[in-house]
Amino acid sequence: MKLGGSVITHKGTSPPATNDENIHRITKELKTYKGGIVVVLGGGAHGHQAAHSYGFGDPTTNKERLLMGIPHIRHNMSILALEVESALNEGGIPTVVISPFSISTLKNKQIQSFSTTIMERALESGCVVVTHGDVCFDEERGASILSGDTIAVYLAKKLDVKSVYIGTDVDGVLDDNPTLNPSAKHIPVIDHTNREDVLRKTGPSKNTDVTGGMSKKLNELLELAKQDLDIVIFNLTVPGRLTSLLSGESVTCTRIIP
Ligand code: IP8
Repeated sequence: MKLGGSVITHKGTSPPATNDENIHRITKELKTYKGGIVVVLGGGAHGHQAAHSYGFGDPTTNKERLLMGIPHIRHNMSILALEVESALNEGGIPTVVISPFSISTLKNKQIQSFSTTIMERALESGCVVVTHGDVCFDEERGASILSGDTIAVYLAKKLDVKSVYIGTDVDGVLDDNPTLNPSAKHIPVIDHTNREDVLRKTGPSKNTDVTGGMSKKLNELLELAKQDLDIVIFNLTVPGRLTSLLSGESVTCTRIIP
């Protein structure tokens, strides 16, 4: 379950502010589900602004500057993860945070190692695991940003996962940017018949997004769809939609199938 940064933080706030109302509502909705869950947090105001200010997202930034960004970005993401962890524990969902920085390394922005041993143990012991987009050491670049979407796809391949739900602030994938074009149309299903067309229409995110926005997200999910999982992008800002999804009801969303 990915909680988009634009849903759990107030994007654009400085210092970054969490969206506590949404975090508490999402906690109540998650409580309705009785199985194991890995919750992956996006960076939102906590991750992307700090990352941007140290030149992540700009290929010309030197190693030293990227490495200097690690403490600030890590600190912000730890605060966000702690807020979500507290809300879940207080809401009666036993939860632990496992941060990618401590269990993974990257090479040219790609995952080189990512240990899932502790996550698996935590899930077996009945805990919900919270992890998140993070800054990680990168063998080539010094440091790079590991996106929550990439983590969600990676974990879906490595763990015995039935469904991947990507919660965003829109109804799924739209055929244009809804801020610029209010008549942008919702795409209910992406499969081999329309994938190229959809990829052409989805550009990078309008916000300070250093990890690639919708088109990168989609490429990764389309690759994952070959594994026959239930993959859904949906609007997590609409109360009740997550509850409906978790109980198997049909909701407005975009489903990704091979
Ligand atoms: O919002 C980015 O994660 P995303 C994490 O899932 C940071 O792409 C630290 C910017």
